[in-house]
Amino acid sequence: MKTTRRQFLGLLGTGGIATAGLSQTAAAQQTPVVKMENNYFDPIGLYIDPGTTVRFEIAAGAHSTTTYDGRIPSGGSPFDSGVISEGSYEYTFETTGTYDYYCIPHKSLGMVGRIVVGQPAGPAEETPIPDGTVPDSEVIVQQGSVPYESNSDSGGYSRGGMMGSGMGPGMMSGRRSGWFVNLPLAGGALGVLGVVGGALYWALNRTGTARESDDSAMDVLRSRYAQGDIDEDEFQRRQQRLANDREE
Ligand SMILES: [Cu+2]
Repeated sequence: MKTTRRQFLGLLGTGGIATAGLSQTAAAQQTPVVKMENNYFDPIGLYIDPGTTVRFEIAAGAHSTTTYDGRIPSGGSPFDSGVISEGSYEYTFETTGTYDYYCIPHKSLGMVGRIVVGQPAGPAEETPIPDGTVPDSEVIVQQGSVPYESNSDSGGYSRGGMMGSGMGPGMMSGRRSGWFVNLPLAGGALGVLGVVGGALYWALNRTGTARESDDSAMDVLRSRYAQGDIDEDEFQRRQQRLANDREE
């Protein structure tokens, strides 16, 4: 988001300092929206400047947005919208650091989210989130807004985030694997299932077609005999030939 804003200011700044000043005011007044869907927050990760108000908006179902005890920066105030089924809840993030929050009814389904204010800091950075998964804070800072969908996408931001983050290899490695390593594992399991399934299908299909072709030849012969196309001798002869073909 830093980059985005700089680019944004750069574009508008051609008009002079007065324009840049106006656009800064406009940017500060922006209200990012986190949608509360069934049953996830979207975006799941959001980076904002201190003083930004975020609107948590009901998109479907009934949810809450509730900070974890001990997963907000020291000096930051916890918040809890309570469970709402329409409208929205707004909260202004004044204190720099990392805020982890959850939905009271759907915490067990992994309905959690993370907001990084200014820069990653605080107890949320020390331990993995107890429910579900959230993107690494460095990825959130880089992306500005991390859509929920990218969670299940094996390409895209996750790799870019890992490569480009410039963090030390040991830093937060536990959380990283928690968030990213699920994908190759799931892919591997699916791959094994695919191979087994494919072999089964091939085996079934193989015997299936062989039997089917024999049966259909015999069916045709029987129906021709029944219709009087061929006489008794011819029928016996051809039936014998089919039987011989099958034995070979
Ligand atoms: Cu919920």
